[in-house]
Amino acid sequence: MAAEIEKFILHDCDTGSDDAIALMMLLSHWRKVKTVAVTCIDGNAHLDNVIMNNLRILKLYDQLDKVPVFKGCQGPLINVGTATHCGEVHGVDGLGSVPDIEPAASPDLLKHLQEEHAVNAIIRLSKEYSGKLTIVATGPLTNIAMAVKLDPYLPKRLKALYIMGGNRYGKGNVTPAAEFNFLFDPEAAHIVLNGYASGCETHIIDYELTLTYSTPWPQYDKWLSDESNKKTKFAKVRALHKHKMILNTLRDFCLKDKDVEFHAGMALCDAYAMAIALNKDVAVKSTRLGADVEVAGFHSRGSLVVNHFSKNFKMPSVMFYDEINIELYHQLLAEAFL
Ligand SMILES: [Ca+2]
Repeated sequence: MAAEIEKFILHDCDTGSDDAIALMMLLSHWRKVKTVAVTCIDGNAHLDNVIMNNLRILKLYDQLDKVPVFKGCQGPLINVGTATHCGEVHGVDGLGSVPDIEPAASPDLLKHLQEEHAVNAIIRLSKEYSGKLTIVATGPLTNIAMAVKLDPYLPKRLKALYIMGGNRYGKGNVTPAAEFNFLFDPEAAHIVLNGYASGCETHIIDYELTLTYSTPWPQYDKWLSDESNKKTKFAKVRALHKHKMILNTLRDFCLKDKDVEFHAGMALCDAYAMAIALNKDVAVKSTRLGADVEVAGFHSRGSLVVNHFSKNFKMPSVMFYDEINIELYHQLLAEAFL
């Protein structure tokens, strides 16, 4: 008898190596979690690459006919020059230019792209899965912002919104003050926090949390070299192979510069957000705080402004995470291989 579906998740992503791992983690939960849709957004890579990357991953997991993929917005709402792709991190194509397992099939993959725009699909699916749909957003928030502008009642139909982005303590990874996703489209991030937080549970998995729980390099290398799954079915070996190539690409980038804090270990930022959305037990301690995004500022555009102490400021109320169960997180990562 088929297991009962417990969660319905829409993944909005700018895939992106760590988005890829997050999507793999989601797909590996197919018995209990329905991947309602994958909506693509410009960000880590050009939108056209993001679409292809998501289709490649779905093909790898034999989910092309089960999970619809939608094309979203190209570029941020306003680009003042800070919205640039990050090929130096994720490779020009977003997946470290990892060759496709079956490259000849790639052009045919686009046949699986839906005609409906991602923003319209988000609104439609929020009605079809009213009260049940969770959105996990692991890229710039342009699609999610456009959706609430078109339909302000959308958040009230959602079960929850999980966002990987922003910096709770002001540590930026693109500028000194701003994290990539929020800097890429600060206006969208501002619209989302103000448009969703009062309508549905809104969670932020901030950049610093992922740094705190990065996987130390010796542990990461041991994990990468683990061949224990290789004797399983061929499809699993394919997934393992692809997974490892992506992870190795990220490792190579991080180890180019060992001196900065975030290179102390591997922080697959988007995977933490997906893990918490999939399994609440990953979160050990959380804190509700007011937060908003700076859209102006000479040094601080795109930074997350968090109200740590005072109750006198009215800001969107967001759930942050202080501690996670790192063993359970690693277990979910490992299961994404299977
Ligand atoms: Ca991402």
